[in-house]
Amino acid sequence: MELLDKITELKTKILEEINNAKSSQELKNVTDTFLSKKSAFNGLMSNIKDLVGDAKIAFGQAMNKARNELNEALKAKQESLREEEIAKKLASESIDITLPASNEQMGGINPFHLITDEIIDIFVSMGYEVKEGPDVETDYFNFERMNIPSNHPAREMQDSFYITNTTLLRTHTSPAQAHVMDEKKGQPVKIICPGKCYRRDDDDVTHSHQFGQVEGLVVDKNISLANLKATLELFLRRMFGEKREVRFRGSYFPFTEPSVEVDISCMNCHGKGCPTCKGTGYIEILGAGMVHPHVLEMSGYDPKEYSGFAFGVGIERVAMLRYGIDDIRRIYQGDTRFLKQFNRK
Ligand code: FA5
Repeated sequence: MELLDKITELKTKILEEINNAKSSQELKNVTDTFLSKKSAFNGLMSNIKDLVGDAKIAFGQAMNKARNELNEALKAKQESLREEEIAKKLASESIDITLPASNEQMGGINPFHLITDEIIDIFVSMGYEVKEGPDVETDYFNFERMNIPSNHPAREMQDSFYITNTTLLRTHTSPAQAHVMDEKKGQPVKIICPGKCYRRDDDDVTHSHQFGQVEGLVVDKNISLANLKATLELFLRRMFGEKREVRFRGSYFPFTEPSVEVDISCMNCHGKGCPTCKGTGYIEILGAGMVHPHVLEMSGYDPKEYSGFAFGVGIERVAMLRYGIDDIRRIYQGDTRFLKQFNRK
């Protein structure tokens, strides 16, 4: 009986120590002191050898019960201390996310996107619908439907990154013309399609292997070259103002007839000739023309009834001429010293 009281007494003392522990370390000290092999509590076990019969059984049971109770109390205390310690750590390490950053570096919107938005705004104000086309195109849409059959020499000029024998990264946004005409099923078309293009071009001050274009297509009855010229002049005046020199010159594209290209006087030398414009005084920004009758036919439009014009504007070239950027590669480098000049604020 005396022994059982001793168990209870010791257990009560240890429970008190457990409850009073203020940290995981203090709790570990309690465990080491009271529950190690050589502790007072476990030392009680040595009494068993002097006991017999029911007394021995009662003692063993009381010891087990007390040990279980202590282990459970320990476990519960460990858990609550851990939670408390985590909460304390979180509170002490909390960050005020509303404080201003100490090393704030503001960039700006990339001129590529500023110009894309501006081109879209100008054409939307003229009643154009904005369409999208896929970056990964089929040979059929990128070339065949643009009147460039296999073995046509124009393929060489735009040879590209092939994904399979019949799919490639589009070399221009013009295949969007065929997608839209298929969708409109013989109805009039007035769309622009902004997007990325990819070519096996050597990178230099005005060329990149990846660049942006905005395609434009108008198909209806009585559409003429005069409509194309008036549209492009309006666009260019709104983009570059009245003073800039604009040059239309005859060109060739397999999917337009007749075809033109448009150049703008160089922002660097104003027409005199410099390395940026390769000594010509002008930088080409777009190709355009009257939609070739065969392209109309392939898209289900009767060229005797319908005609149309199309154009493809190079986005980076417009940005360069508009902002005086002397090297196209600056647009892709993400240098904040360059970008912050375009912060609209
Ligand atoms: C074309 O891509 C024709 N699809 C344009 C077109 C559309 C003609 C509709 C007729 C009717 P071109 O290869 O010239 O044409 O490219 C058009 C414009 O894209 C160029 O004037 C130039 O501004 C831009 N461009 C072309 N290649 C690059 C390049 N490697 N890097 C940057 N801009 C480029």
